[in-house]
Amino acid sequence: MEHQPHARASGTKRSAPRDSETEHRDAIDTRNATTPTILLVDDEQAYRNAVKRVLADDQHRFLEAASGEEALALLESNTVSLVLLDLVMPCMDGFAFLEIFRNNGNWRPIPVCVMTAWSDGAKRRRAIELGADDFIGKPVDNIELETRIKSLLRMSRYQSELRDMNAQLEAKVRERTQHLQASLDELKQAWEESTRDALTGVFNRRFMWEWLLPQLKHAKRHKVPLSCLMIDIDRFKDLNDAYGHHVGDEVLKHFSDIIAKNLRESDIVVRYGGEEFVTLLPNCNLENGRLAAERIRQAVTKMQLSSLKGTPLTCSIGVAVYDPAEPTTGEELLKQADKALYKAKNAGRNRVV
Ligand code: GH3
Ligand code: MG
Ligand code: MG
Repeated sequence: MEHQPHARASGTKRSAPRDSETEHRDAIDTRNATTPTILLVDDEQAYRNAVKRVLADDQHRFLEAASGEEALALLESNTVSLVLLDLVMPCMDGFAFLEIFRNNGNWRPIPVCVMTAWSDGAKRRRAIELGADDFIGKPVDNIELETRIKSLLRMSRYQSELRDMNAQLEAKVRERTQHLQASLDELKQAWEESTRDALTGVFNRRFMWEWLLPQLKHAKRHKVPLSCLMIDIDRFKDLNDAYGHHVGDEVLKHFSDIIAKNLRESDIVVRYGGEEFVTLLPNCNLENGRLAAERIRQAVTKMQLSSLKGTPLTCSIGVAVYDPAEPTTGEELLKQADKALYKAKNAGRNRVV
């Protein structure tokens, strides 16, 4: 054959021992990072040299391995664009190499071209089944070798360009998603803050009205009651005067916690004014509303706060109910609760009316 770089001298394979020249080694690399690296896996040094001679230009960089094991070791520590693989080798042959090689996800995109005798039809088929992409007949034809390698390297380059583009796209999507998530979190927090009282963390009046109107519609449609408790700390002004505003603030926080702990998840607590709280209890009639109010009143009397130095704390609670049989407005409901609270205060405080 005209372009044969090397015709094998005999049909039998040479095997180890190999001298130092046959040990795998990196070609001295004076080329840039984009130069494709071809991994030559063949136990015959003469074949590897022949291939290198055919492809001798500054377009390629070579790594050489005399067995499957050596090839795997080189793949671990190098970026390889193409593997040229002999099938019959001592120790780990080409088939065993392919099985391991194709099971590693990182190496999956690397094309493998098998070099085998033209007569080895069964071997070629098995190699392709194990993940080889192409084959070149031995003895090697120069033009064929050159053209196959060029086309496989082009395929390898396109694949790696695609991977890079994909990675860039993924990074962009990740970045956008993070931005969106951050904006969403900010929005959520801003909305949270706009619905809450800064000192106690319970809901504010604005939220109460947004929440109450649809609740009343629901109560009317489903014919269920809704209780409203107006809760006011007794003689809070005296407490502020005696211990200072900061102790008053501390009391307000503890006070709102106690209210919340004595209600259901579906109930809401609202800071309605300075030391005045409203709680709204869906699906709760007057009797149960009074029971809840009494529970809160008693819990407040048991509240322990070292800064109050044993000064008792009490509250008065007015209860009103939205009766779906006689629907009223939200304003009316709150007015009734306020009236009941006024009565509780007048009746001596620390009580539920
Ligand atoms: P009553 O039993 O009749 O409710 O008497 P009171 O002293 O609790 O009621 P009054 O309305 O006379 O006083 C309420 C006090 O609550 C006056 C105000 O300074 C105080 N206050 C309102 N908001 C805050 C607050 O955010 N922190 C503190 N520490 N005090 C507050
Ligand atoms: Mg008060
Ligand atoms: Mg008050």
